[in-house]
Formats: sequence, C-alpha cells, structure tokens
Amino acid sequence: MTQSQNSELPLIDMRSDTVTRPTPAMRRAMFEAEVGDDVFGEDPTVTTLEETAAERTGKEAALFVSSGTMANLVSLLSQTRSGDELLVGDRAHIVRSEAGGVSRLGGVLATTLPNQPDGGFDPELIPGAVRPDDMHQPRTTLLALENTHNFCGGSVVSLERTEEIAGVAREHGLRVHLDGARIFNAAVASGRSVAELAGPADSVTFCLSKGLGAPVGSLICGDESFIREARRTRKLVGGGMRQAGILAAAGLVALEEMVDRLADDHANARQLARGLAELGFGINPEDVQTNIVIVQLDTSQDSAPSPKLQAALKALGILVTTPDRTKIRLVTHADLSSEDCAEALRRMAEAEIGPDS
Ligand code: TLP
Repeated sequence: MTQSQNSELPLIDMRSDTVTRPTPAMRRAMFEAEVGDDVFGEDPTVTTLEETAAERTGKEAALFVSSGTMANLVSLLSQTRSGDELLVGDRAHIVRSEAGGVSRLGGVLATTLPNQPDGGFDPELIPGAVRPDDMHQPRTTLLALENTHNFCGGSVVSLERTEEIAGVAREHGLRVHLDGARIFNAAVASGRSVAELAGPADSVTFCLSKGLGAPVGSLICGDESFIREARRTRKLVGGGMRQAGILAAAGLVALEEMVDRLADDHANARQLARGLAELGFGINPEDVQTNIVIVQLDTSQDSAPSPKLQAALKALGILVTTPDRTKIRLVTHADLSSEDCAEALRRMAEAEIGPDS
C-alpha cells in the first residue's frame, strides 16, 4: 500500500471511488480478451458489454465510451442542436465538473434549476422554465437528471420523483437524460432495478470506473436510433476506440462481480458519518444513503475552512476532496474496508480533529 507523508501511516484514500485498482479477475479478463477493431464494429468483447449494458438498463442499445464526462457530452450533443437549451440542476456534475462541454462543444445553453437535497428539483419549476416558441429565444429541448446525485451527497433520486420530473418534462416536449454515473449505487440502496430507475429517461449513462472498480469506461444507453446518432457523435469528439475489448473485458467483470458489494461501501459510509458526528461534525448519518459523505463545515470562525481541514487530514494519511471551500467529501469504495474507515476515525480522534480544528 502507498505510504503517506508520515511513513508510519498507510494512506487511506477517500478522494473518490475512481481511485480503485482493477481486481485480479479484471486483469485476467483483460489479458485474455478477444478483440477486434471496434470502429468497424468488430470487437466481440465491446459488443457483449454493450448488449449487457442495454439489458441492465432496460434500453434497446448501448455504446461504450471512455469516461462519464464523454458519456454525458455525447448523450447531450446527440439530442440537441446548437442554440438549444438544456434544463439541469444547479449542483449537477454536468454543469459543475465537465468543463462546460455541452455549451462549448454543443452550443447549448444550460439553464439551472435549484437542486433539492435529494438531488431532484421541483417539477413545478419546469413549465415556467420551458421557453415559448418564439424566434428570439432558444429552444428548450432537453432536461438532465443525476442519480445518485454526487454533490447532493450521493443521494438517491427515488423512482417516483424521477417519474414525476420526467413526466412534466415530457408533457412539455422535452427529452430526458439521466447521468447515472452511480446508478448501480442508487439501485442497490433503493432496492429498485437499474432498469426501473432508468425507465423514465430517453438516455442514461453509467460508469464502470467508479464503485464498480473497472479501470476505464462508461456506457450510454437508449433506443436504437439515439445510439446510432451517439455513435456518430462519439466519432466526432474523437472517442472511437479500436481494440477496446481490452477495456470492455474489465467492464464485464465489473457488472458480474462488483454490483452487490456496493452495499458494503454504503455501510462503510454510514459508519464514517456516525464517527464524524461523534467527533462533533454537523452531519446526520441518516442522510448518508450511498457511498458519498459530504460534511458541511462550520463557517462562523473561518469562511473557507475546507482547504485547512483537507491539509490536516492529509498529514494524517487521510485523503479527501473539497467540493467547495466550506465542505469536505469522503467516498468509500472497493479498496477501503470497514477497518480502514475505523482507522481513519481513530487517527482523527487521536489528533483531536473536529469542527474547530
Ligand atoms: N465525478 C468525479 C469528479 O469529477 C468529481 C468524482 O470523483 O466523483 N457524472 C457524475 C455524477 C460524476 O460524479 C462524474 C465523476 C462524472 C459524471 C464524470 O465521470 P468521469 O470522471 O469518468 O469523466
């Protein structure tokens, strides 16, 4: 294991579930993968992965891409024209962490609706946000949801809420995209299938390289004609890959072997939240639904406390991220055990880390 600055302390990396290393079974599958040129549609392992993804999400077809960012970008560009408008939550990964790609590369105006704590937004805001047919205005054509919702603390957007929001969007002629980077976490936490949660969406993406532990890759799923268009858009942005079966092979192992264990990550995140609450941080462990813990720090003494706390934790060999200058984020994953979480809490208690440190 990598060592922290203090050589006594093994690193506990809670920056993201993206830090997981491929499992031995994934490495074996990658070594043995049958491959071909996927731009010619000749990679059997990619084809199997795409068919499996379509089946899991209950859609007609799927497309393998390199990342969650590319999956969202290709999905959004394939369902809009330059000058269209996208409605999206103000804390969505699409607007916060994807370099503004939909606007820069798609010429699409992204208008935000305030996210509510569950990661959804008020469906009553949608009718007022959809523009009338007026030559002065952009055309509102697409709405995007996210499940689980990363910057809302890994919250699960329930099926009922997804249906409600998507239903209103559809009544107003909008298509619906679902950023399901962590939709398998949402399914495990809610007891709904991925296909049920993705049902109300025209397009859904998910990542293999987060909680599912694969080294690279995401899937876009939807109906045949959308996926045909997405294949063209993927080429446009340089995302056509050749012997990509090497990567898809790990993805197939991820879907076979890594889904059920997400429940352990969720339990570990709860355990962390309980420990943080005991240390005096203002967090309700009941709010933690999946593998992401976001702690809102006290700003009464310091208006930007998170970089300092992040540095103090790093000195203890605990790596976290700061979604903004008032919050820290801890993420559990396959390479972190319940003992690792207990050890992190023990180090914090010993160093008297708390809301005032
Ligand atoms: N999220 C990353 C960072 O970018 C914040 C993380 O560590 O959580 N949608 C959602 C909801 C995501 O959380 C992410 C990655 C993506 C899309 C993009 O995926 P990648 O990193 O594969 O491009």
